[in-house]
Amino acid sequence: MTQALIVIDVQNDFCPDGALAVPSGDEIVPGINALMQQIPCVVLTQDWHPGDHASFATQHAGKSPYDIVDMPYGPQVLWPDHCVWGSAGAAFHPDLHTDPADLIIRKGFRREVDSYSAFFENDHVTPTGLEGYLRNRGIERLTLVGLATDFCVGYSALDAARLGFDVTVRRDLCRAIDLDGSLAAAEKSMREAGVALV
Ligand code: VGL
Ligand code: ZN
Repeated sequence: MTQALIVIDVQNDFCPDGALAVPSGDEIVPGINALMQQIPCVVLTQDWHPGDHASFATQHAGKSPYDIVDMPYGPQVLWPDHCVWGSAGAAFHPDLHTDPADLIIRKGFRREVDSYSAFFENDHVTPTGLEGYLRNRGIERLTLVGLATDFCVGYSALDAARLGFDVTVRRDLCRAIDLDGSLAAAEKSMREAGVALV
């Protein structure tokens, strides 16, 4: 079975001192680099937002980061401004090996809709194109690593399992934001969807 490694959002803004820092987010970089040597297809994702993205609390009068608002596609957590396209915060962590990547997929680039998953935007219907790429290459088995376990990794894993891929999440190569129990909830959903958490 052909396998791919999907490296989710290992970007400066999700690492210590970043705008939306995930605790110890940078610790996973050496392990991810090593794993790239063992898997024949490597895909990197990049959270990539315009400066006025609707997921930013600064775009909503009277709201603060981590408040929840209703968007046309459902509830949306508001975040500090992060991963603004072209900024240093949106760049990959400087130690992450990017040369082994066959594909870099960007997501969240439409102002009005967020995209946690590497497969679908948060409306759950607009595809990013990643599914087609993987299927075209005959890839059936995915290993997911990166940031953050309870948001972009979790939603990517759930979508991948629903699409019929065989999905493993390497918990040792992920780190979580853990907002109000979101890590436990994400792990429960992943297990129920048949994702292997190892
Ligand atoms: C992410 C929140 C907002 C992530 C991206 O990569 O998990 N989380 N944008
Ligand atoms: Zn984002």
